[in-house]
Amino acid sequence: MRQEKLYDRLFKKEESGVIILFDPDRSSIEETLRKIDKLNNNNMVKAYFIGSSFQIAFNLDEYVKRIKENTDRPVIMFPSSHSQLSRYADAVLYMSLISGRNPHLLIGEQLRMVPFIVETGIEAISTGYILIDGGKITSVEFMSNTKPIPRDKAELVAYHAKAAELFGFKLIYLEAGSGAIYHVPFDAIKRTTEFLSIPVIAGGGFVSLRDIEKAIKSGAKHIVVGTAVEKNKLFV
Ligand code: 1GP
Repeated sequence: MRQEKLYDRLFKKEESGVIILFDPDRSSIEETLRKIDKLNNNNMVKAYFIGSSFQIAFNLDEYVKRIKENTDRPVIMFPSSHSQLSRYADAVLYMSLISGRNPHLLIGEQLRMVPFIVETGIEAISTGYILIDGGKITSVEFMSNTKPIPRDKAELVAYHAKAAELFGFKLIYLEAGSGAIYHVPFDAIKRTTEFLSIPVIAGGGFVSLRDIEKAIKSGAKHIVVGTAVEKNKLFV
């Protein structure tokens, strides 16, 4: 029997919750494992993303391997470049930054990821990645050299997401950028999820349980949280 895809399990069957993002450039393996030990006991935590806006300056494989050894939650790569992949992860978000007009992040990096994905057979979850203004210039905006969609243009967010769905993408990630002042607006989540039939996740700037719950009520499947966990303000 064919093994059930992580995509179906996490983004369709699983109840809504949070995905915790660890940035290996900002959280040492010891610190990450200490937090994972606590997060593993929290039913809201559904998976872990591993990713960074910068070049990772140490052994990424070892980082992912150690996390895998210490949790039964799925561990998914969230790469900003083809060099941020690890065979020890359960899957990779195969993302295209579709709100931007930078060909390098629409198809260039993805092309460079092909040999790794083919060789390892790792599950690649095709994801339309949409950047929305989070009230400041975040690393993803600066590093990607793309303009985010204005916060008050929910219809533009929904149309970008719909275009991704029409292209055959399986997941939408609405991103305000790590450390955003304002998270993705609830109405953008609502407009997008009402317009689409594929799952939508959102992240960037979520620092309270109340807002996470409201975003899920607005239609998001899961909310990605990084900074609030890194700063010990939520869940740890
Ligand atoms: C960034 O959406 C994630 O890609 C998480 O953002 O660090 O603001 O939680 P925060």
